[in-house]
Amino acid sequence: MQNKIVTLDEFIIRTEKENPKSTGSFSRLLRDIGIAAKIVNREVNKAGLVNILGVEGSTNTTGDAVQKLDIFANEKFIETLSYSGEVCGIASEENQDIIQVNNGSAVNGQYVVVMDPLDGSSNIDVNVSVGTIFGIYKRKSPVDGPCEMEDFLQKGTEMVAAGYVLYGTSTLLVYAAGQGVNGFTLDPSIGEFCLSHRNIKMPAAGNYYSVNQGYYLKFDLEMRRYIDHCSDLNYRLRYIGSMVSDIHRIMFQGGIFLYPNTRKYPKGKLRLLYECYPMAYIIEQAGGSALTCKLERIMDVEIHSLHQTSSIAMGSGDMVRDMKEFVERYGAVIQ
Ligand code: P6P
Repeated sequence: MQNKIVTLDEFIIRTEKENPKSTGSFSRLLRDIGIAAKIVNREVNKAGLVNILGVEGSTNTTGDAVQKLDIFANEKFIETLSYSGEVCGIASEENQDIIQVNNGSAVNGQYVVVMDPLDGSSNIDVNVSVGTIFGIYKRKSPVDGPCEMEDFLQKGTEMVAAGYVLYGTSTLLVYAAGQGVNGFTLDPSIGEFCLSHRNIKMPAAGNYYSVNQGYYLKFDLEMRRYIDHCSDLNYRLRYIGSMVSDIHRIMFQGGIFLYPNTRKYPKGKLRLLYECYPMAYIIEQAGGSALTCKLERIMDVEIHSLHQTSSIAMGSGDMVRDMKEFVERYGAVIQ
């Protein structure tokens, strides 16, 4: 007998029922993220057809050229989350400041969402997978007022859920909310995300490493030595330049993803709040680990600004530990 299809909505409702204290608010928020993902997916799949390719002309907070699909994805997630009634504010890679969400009722949403609406967007024009990254926090500011910066400048350990959407050969939504990681594949014939990867556990080791080898000479000595070590072990280099895709592979095949600090990005390139924290949350929930290249646990890194960056080394636990031993042996680790 064919296994019963479990849709994302059903899964979320079942999970909610298992939590007696649940009010349903978090469930509604997760389902709204699924809706936004389906809307964005529809446009990502058409990108080459409806002339929404091409650089919008503006640049985002880190100087990346902004693609029209970036703007579309950002607008759709903001629009959907704003209508959800569960969110009081949003922080996005595409917006310099926090976005206030006031649904008109006296008591505003109790959550804030941080997101990179379309990560890896430079790959859009060449039909390479791109992704959405999101994280969810409970607000800290009074519920009857507007959201505040303090609602967003919370460490990764305060995150209540995180996930990503991978718009690739198929479209997957992967998320964790404290009880493990589950993946849902979009079935276009019914327009539903269906449970396809239950309780994902990352291999403890693998033979892939993922780093932009082009920056090798710009990495600190200890990173270069570790990358040489990966090469000595005949690990295979896989680097797509789309963080969600590179991490997704590691979730299933094992490996380590590195974006070390360089001269151009002395504090690292990837954004702590809406790229590193959410992906580290998922990696840890799947049994892996995530450190900065100075060996601090990503989830514990203090955050002081929305678009703060960090170096990162994340993936299979045994491989991150191996990298740690290299840095301790060769690097001047800042205590
Ligand atoms: P580089 C995409 O622009 C991104 O933010 C991540 O998705 C990706 O891992 C990284 O930057 C790629 O950066 O410098 O290797 O092109």
